[in-house]
Amino acid sequence: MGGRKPQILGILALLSSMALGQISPEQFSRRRTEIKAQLKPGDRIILLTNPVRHRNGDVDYVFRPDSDFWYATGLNEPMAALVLASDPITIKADDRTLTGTEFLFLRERDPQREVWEGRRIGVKRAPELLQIEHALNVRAFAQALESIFHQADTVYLNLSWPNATPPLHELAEATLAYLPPDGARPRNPFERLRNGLGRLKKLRKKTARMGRKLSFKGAGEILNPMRFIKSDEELALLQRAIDITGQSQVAAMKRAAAGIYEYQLQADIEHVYKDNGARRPGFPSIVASGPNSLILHYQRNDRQILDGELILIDIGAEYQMYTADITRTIPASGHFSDAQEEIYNHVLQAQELAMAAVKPGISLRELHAVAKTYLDSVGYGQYFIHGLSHWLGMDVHDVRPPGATIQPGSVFTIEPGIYIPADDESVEPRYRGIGVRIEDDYMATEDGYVHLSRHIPRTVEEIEQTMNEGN
Ligand SMILES: [Mn+2]
Repeated sequence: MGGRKPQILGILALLSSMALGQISPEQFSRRRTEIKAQLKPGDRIILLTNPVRHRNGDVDYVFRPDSDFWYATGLNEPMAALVLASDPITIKADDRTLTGTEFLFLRERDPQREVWEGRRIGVKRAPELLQIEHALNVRAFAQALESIFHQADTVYLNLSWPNATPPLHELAEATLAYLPPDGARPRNPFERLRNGLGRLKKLRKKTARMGRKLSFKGAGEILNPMRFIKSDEELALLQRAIDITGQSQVAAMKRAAAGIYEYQLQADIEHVYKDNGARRPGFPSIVASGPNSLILHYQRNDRQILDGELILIDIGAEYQMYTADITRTIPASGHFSDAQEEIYNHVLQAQELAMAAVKPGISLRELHAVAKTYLDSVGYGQYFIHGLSHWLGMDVHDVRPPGATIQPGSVFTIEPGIYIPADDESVEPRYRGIGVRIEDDYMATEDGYVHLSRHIPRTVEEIEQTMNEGN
C-alpha cells in the first residue's frame, strides 16, 4: 500500500490539470461517434490541434487547443492529432499494428520535459482518461499517414490553421506539415512547410500509382453543423462565461472614472475572469474611450480616459473553452450627456427591434436589416458600419453550416452600433466622435429566444444607477 497513495494523488493532480472541463469524456466520445456516423466508406477525418506559437526568444504564447480538435477529444495538449474513419482501418506505426476507427496521436510522457512544461497524459493513459479507442505516440504520425491514406478517398482536415484562405490543397499541405516527423518542433516555419510538402507529394504519387484519387475537404463540413447547435452542457458553460463577463462589466462600471487608463479598467475586468475560473478572454478585451470607441477592434487599451467621454467595453470571458461576447458603452463621468443618451437610445431601440424579430428560421442577415431599417429611419443608418450579429460558441465568431438560420439551440449576438466620425460636419458638433455599441448574447428556442445576458445593466438608467450606487 505504501506506494499507492502518491500514485492516487498524482492521478488526482493530473485530472485537475487536464482541463477536461465539465464536458465528460463520454460526451467527447459520443461526439466522435456522431462524426464517424457521417463519414462514408473511404472517408477519413484528421483533426490537428493548434501549434505552440513562438512569441520571442525562448518564450512561446500560452497554448490554446484548436476548437475542432478539442470538441472531439477534450485534450488540452499541443502536438496532437485525431484520426477517425467510418469503418475500421489498420494503422502500422511505432512498432504497433492497430485496427479501429479512432486514433489519437499525442506526446509520450517525458518526466524531464514534464518538470519544465507540465504534466502530459501520455499514450498509455489516454484511452482510459479520454475514452478513446487507440492512442499512439505523435512521433509516429508521419509514418502512420501512409496507413491512414491507404484505401482513402476523401480526407477531411480542420483548416482553421493557418488562418488564411489559400486553395484547399495548400492548406492541407501546410496543415500536415505542422506535425514534424520526429515530434520535434522546428523553429523555422519554411522548413516545416517544405517537409510537409515533400511528404504529401510522395503520398499523392503513391496513391495515384494505386489508381486512387485522394481529395481533401474541410472538416467544417462535418463539424460545423454539430458545433452550431449547443448541447445542454455547452449551454451551461456559455451561461457561466456570460455571467462572469456580466460581473466584469459591472466591475468596470463601478471603476470607470476620468483620469484612469483604459488598461486599468481592463485589469479589473480580467481580474473578475480569473477570480471566477475563466482563465482567459475569448478574444482581446476592447476598452475604448473617446475617439477609440470608433475603432471596431481596438485593443491597445493604453489611453487615459477623459471627463465627458464614453467608454466602449467589448469583452468576453472564455470559460472551459466557451466564450461570451458582450458590449456596454458607459459614460466616464457616470452620466450620459444629452447627445450621448440620444444616440445610445437609438442603438438600444435597434437592438430591441432586432430581438423582437428573432424566431426559428430567420437569418442573421434579416435581423441586420431590421436594425438597419430602424437606424436609417432616425438618420443614423450610415454610421452602423458592421454586421448586427454572429454566432457564438468556442470561437467568438463561431462556425455555422452554410446558409444557417436561427435554430433552437443556436447561440448568437445582437450588437447594433453607431459610430460618428469626429470630423463629420453633417451632424452638430455635440454628436461628433460618439461611438456606441450594445451587444448581448442569445439562445434561440422553439418559439423565440432566451436573452442569456439579460441581467447585465443595459439601459441608460440601469447603467447610471450601477455607476453611481457605489461598491
Ligand atoms: Mn461580437
